[in-house]
Amino acid sequence: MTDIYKQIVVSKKEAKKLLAILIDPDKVIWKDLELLTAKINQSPATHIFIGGSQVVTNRIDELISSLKQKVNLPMVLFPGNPSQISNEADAILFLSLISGRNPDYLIEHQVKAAAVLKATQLEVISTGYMLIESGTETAVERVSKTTPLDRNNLDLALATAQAGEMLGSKLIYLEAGSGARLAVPVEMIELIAQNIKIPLIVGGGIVDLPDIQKAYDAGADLVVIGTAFENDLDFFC
Ligand code: 1GP
Repeated sequence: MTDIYKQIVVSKKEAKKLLAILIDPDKVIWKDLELLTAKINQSPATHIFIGGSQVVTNRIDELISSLKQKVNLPMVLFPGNPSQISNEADAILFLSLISGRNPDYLIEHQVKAAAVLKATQLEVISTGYMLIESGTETAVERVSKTTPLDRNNLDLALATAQAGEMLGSKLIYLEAGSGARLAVPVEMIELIAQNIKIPLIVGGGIVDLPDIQKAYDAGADLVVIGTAFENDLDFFC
């Protein structure tokens, strides 16, 4: 088992909850990087995720190396496509969008990324990525051209997560979408957490600290916060 993944598994075993701050490289205000890193260091974050559905900047390497100078947390790529691979990071969530039926996001991008990843030092963590309907169309839905899973169809969500686990995913990521109106339902988190063995990530539309706690209580092992921290660097204070 590789290091960052091993640490996530150990944390799950010890019931130590994890928190990732998601940084969208396009939204970083470079002149405020010092403040951003200071606020990250004051937060309870255990991981930094870096990525977005569509990133246009070509400064991802520079961003990660700048962050690493100030922040001593694992830097994990959370890419929308293979152009977001950076050898400056420590690991990559190697996502397959298993809730969707678009072959590009199930396997095509992964095939394109394989040789690139082999030439890096990145720890590759296979992740079953599930987009859950969240009230309005999100960037993931638009970009991936896939239909999210019905938020009320718990059986289908569970079967999808279990299929991902059986296919060899090391993590399941329940995603409502960045800036989602509705977060992933707690009943869905509970059902899936109780019926898979691998760690469970939950993100999208989580806007306050009680919501984070609700996701943890339901069984999320790692919660991802993007928009709320982006909009308010004092979110965790
Ligand atoms: C998106 O799950 C992440 O991929 C975070 O979503 O921006 O809504 O926090 P938010």
